[in-house]
Amino acid sequence: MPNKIDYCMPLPILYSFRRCPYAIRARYILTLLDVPVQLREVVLKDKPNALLELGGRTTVPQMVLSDGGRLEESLDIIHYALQHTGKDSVDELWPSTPLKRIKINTWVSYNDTRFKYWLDRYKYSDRHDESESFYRAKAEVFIKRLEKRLSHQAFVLSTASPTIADVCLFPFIRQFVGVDTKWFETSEYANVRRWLNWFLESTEFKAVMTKFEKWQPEQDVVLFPAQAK
Ligand SMILES: N[C@@H](CCC(=O)N[C@@H](CS)C(=O)NCC(=O)O)C(=O)O
Repeated sequence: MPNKIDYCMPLPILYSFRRCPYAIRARYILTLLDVPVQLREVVLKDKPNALLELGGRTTVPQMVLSDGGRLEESLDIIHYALQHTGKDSVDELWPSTPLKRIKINTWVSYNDTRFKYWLDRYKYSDRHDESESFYRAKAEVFIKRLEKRLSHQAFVLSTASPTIADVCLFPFIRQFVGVDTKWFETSEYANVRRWLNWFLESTEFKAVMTKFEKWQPEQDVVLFPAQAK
């Protein structure tokens, strides 16, 4: 079935930053569901005027729709992709059962608030009052919860395939691992390692991490995911 995109309309514009975990989760879903956008790679310290002139929020990822509508949150972009794909994996990624949806939102919200708070301190402990190991222990509360969950099923809410909870979490867990990879490799978190590697080794992740030049207004349109390898 073709994607539910009207090809007469200009494609939505996605302002994105390659390493941003929120942008990674959005690009991962766009890739998985093959929903096309015009990608504009942003350098956070030098945001393009086209983004600044929109006014209001200038965080990335941010999507500007052909009717001028804006999606300013990674989760809104994910839901846009779920609604505009022709792929049939939507029900696996975002199951219709209300309880599952509540659970997905709870995991994502814990990740984006409490875990992210401690992760930022762990990443930049030199800018804060406590030691790296102090902040790591705080962040590990979430990692332990995830490990427990993944010790009896392959994904956060399912044994068979990821939901958007997994996709939303993994870019942040990747950052956690990146602070001290050696420590993580020998840590007790074998199931988190297995789960994270599943994403990192996926073809979608490789496409998501394709390097694009900083966007300039005069450059040719970059079609994503089509131009991602
Ligand atoms: N809640 C937002 C967070 C987005 C966010 O904080 N993005 C960071 C980059 S990882 C950003 O744009 N920082 C630059 C800024 O705040 O101006 C989402 O889910 O999209």
